[in-house]
Formats: sequence, C-alpha cells, structure tokens
Amino acid sequence: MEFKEKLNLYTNFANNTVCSYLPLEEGYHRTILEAMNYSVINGGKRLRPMMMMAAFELIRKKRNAEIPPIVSDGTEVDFAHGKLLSDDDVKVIGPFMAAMEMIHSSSLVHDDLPCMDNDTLRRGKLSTWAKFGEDMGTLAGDALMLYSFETAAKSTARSDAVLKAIRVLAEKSGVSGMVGGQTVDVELTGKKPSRKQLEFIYRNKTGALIEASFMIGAILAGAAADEVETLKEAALNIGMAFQIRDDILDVTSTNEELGKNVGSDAEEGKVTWLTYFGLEQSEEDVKEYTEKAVEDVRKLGGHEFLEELLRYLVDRKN
Ligand code: GRG
Repeated sequence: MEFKEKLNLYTNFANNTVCSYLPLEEGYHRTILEAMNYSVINGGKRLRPMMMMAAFELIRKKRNAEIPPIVSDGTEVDFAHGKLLSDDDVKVIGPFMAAMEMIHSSSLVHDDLPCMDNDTLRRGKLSTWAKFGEDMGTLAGDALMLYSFETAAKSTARSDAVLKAIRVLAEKSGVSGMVGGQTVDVELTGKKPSRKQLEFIYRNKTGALIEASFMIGAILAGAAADEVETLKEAALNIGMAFQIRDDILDVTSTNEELGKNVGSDAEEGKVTWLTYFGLEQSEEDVKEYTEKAVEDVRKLGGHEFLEELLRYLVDRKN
C-alpha cells in the first residue's frame, strides 16, 4: 500500500476517534461547547494522535502481542473497513488520542489570542477568538484543556497505566513542558535568545506534546521504562525538526497553503532557527533531526508507517 493511502487511513481513523469524544452542543452553556468543537473539528493534521497510535503499535509489535499491527508489512488489518485498532484497543488509547488533540487545539486557540500572536486565521478558517470573540476564545481554550483530562480518564487501560499516562499529559502540557516553552518564547519575542534558549523553546513549546504522544502510546501498550525513554528521545528530535520546518514555512509558504498567516515571525520580531542558521542549513537540520528520530525508532524494531511519516514531514507543506 502506498504511503499516501496509509496516511489517509491513519488520519481518518485518528480524526474519527478524536471527534467521537467531543462534547454535545447543548444546554445554557452551548456557546462554549460550539467554540470547543469548532476549534478541534476540521483542518488539523492529527499528527499527535497518529504518533500515539504508532508508538502503541510499535511496542505491541515488539512484545509479539497477538493483536495485528495497525499498518505494516502485516496484511491482517481490516483496511477495507477502515478499522485500524480493535474495539478494545480503541477504548484503551482512544480517550488519550482525543485528549492529546484537545490539549494541542487548546494551545492553538490560546496562541492565536490578541494577547499572544493576535492571529485571525487558523487551519484555513477564522481563529476561535476571531469567530467567537476574545472572551469565548479564552474560555474555549480553558475548557478544552480541562476536557482533555476528563476524556483521558475514560480510558479502560489498567488504572496504573492510566495514572502514569495522565501524569505525562499534565507534565508535558504544563510548566514543565509546553507552557514553560511558550513562556520563554513570549518573554524573548523581540529580543535575541541564545541558541540554547531557542532549543529550550522548541523542545518545550513544540516538542513536549510530541514527546507526550509517544510516551503515552508506549505506556498504554505496556512498555518498559527504557523503551519509553528511547521513544522520548525520538520525540525530542521530531519536535526540533517539526518546529524548524514550521519556521521555514513561515518564510516560504502562503496563507492559503499553510491555513494560517505567514510572515508572522518577522512581523513580531521573532528570532527563529533561520535567523541563526539561514534557510539552507535549517533545511539540513530538519533532515538530520528526523534521521536521528528514525534511528531511535529502529532501536525498538522499527515501524514502517511511522518512519515514512517522519520522512514525509521533512518536506511538509502545512
Ligand atoms: C492551553 C495548556 C495550554 C497552553 C497554552 C499558547 C500556548 C500555551 C502554547 C503555544 C504552543 C504552540 C502554538 C506551539 C507551536 C506548535 C506547532 C508548530 C503547532 C502546529 O502544529 P500542527 O502543524 O497543527 O500539527 P495542526 O493544525 O495540523 O494540528
């Protein structure tokens, strides 16, 4: 099966799983529920839930579990019916896939607010605050962030695994992860961060949720501590590659292709990887970080789709 076909299957599966955990839009507080769903539905690439699935499958495969691989050399998967995980597996990992996309979406909602990047375009449509107003935009981010934990707690995995995974989700989203990175990013906008500070921002603001996706997928599949550590290392490299590519796209892409306003880094006076290393070197760095990540994945036995996905992201257009 061609990579693009697999990517479609994975994306649709991740998307359907995420959407199945969204709240019903009803009650006096319906507006906030609409704003939450608006922020999550449509347009997102669903990379983090897909990476979580891949990590889950990688560990399962390593354990020679009886469950067939999601996508691989294996032919046992019921592709025809778009069924990539067993119903029982979906109950284990589905709530965390949705929770991850909710947290990620909540960060995009807050990142677009007038007090942050002041962006009106996201995923090819009006950003949440531009559509629902600044008050509802702020609340929608808050609500999604917390609904994420409410959703994760629905997992039917063993309670010790659920607890571990929720802790990772909280740690990597909060001050020890994404919020920490965003803090330094905001404080240093318009100033010149050192390379070390820039790396801190990228590893946390962008890398932390990717890290959490890999770690949670592995934990739910019953990985040992050293396996979780190897995947964490892979994720750190992917996070770096992903954010540097984001910097490149901000300079080389268009609003239409990217689905958000390009040129915002320069407008805000942001120092990015390109400021330090230029376009050509940055492109090389994306490749190098990606290859390091692929190597880590191979240390655990490899995963065909995941490796293809990582290499595909090197040249991603949005
Ligand atoms: C809500 C807990 C919480 C924190 C908010 C504002 C903020 C703190 C953090 C900002 C984090 C941020 C926006 C990082 C950029 C990461 C990045 C490159 C996002 C784009 O991810 P894609 O390309 O987006 O996967 P899609 O739209 O495809 O999902």
